Amino acid sequence: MKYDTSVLIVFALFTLTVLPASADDKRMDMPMDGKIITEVHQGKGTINSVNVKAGKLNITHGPIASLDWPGMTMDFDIQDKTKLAKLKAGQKVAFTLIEASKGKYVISEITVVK
Ligand SMILES: [Cu+2]
Repeated sequence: MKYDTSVLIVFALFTLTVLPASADDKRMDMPMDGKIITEVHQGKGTINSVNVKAGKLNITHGPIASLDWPGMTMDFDIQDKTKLAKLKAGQKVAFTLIEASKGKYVISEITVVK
């Protein structure tokens, strides 16, 4: 009888200490998964030039509030160079930027708008 009681106590301690700890680990995984979502920024502008070979576009774009950027004229790298084939100077475009590396933004999506 004495032996059975101590087994119950050990089991009770195990349940109270080990199981809640593993439940905490599971809760901590959830916000970490959320951080995998890539931050995107939307811009609008006019194409000045297209360099298919270099995979670059020169665009005069309006302010991009989510990046705290004013409007300016600048070169952009494009993630998928094949998207440059149907783009040309003078087109108005809407584009999506993603941060390819620290502080370096590239165009991930681009569409011609009216
Ligand atoms: Cu800019």
